[in-house]
Amino acid sequence: MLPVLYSFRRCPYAIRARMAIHYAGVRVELREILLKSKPPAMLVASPKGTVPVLVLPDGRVLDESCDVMRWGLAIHDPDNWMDPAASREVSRLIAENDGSFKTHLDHYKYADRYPEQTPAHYRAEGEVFLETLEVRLQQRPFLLGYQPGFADVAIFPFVRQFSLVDPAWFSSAPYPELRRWLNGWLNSPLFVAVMEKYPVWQDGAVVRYFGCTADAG
Ligand SMILES: N[C@@H](CCC(=O)N[C@@H](CS)C(=O)NCC(=O)O)C(=O)O
Repeated sequence: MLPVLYSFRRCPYAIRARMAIHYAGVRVELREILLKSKPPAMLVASPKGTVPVLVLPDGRVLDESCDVMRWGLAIHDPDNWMDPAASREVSRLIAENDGSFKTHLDHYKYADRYPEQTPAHYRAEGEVFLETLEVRLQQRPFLLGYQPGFADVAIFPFVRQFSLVDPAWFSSAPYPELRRWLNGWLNSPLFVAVMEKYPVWQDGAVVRYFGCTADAG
């Protein structure tokens, strides 16, 4: 029996989880869901109702995307994405990403639902984090150094979402290194692989596998 991953293709949290699983070469059963119609089996495993959710054969459930990433990398981490020396900084960056930046991103993306301020206001709030990333990437090719790592993979799906709200603006915004970094990830075989489209899962449907080589117990 394989681990089961409930996922939603465009969700940035699910993207980071799928990237780590794919990179680790672990095979799982992928169940693509619709956020507006979550399968009861997923809600039984994780009543909070967010994706990704990973259900392991021994019954353990991981329903936080960074936990799913860590689970995959603990099995196989060929390029040392989990650098223990950087773990404090990685946690801090991801906390900022998943906290204030994600809030500003949602306000910017769904500005019509938050009419108190203009989209430009919400965008400017999000840019504080983009500026932090730009400064880092002016000094090194990836967020923590010369090699890609956990923070890059965890954060880039959110910057992708930010860039897609107004691509014309993003393409001329003062973040050239951020664009270089983002484009590198968007064009990576890993990202392309995890964005493959899966039909929405229904109970009893044909099993769809995701990931590559090794099975994980
Ligand atoms: N902290 C969670 C957040 C996951 C999350 O919020 N995912 C969104 C989709 S991008 C979700 O499932 N939202 C529930 C909904 O829209 O009903 C994680 O890191 O896995």
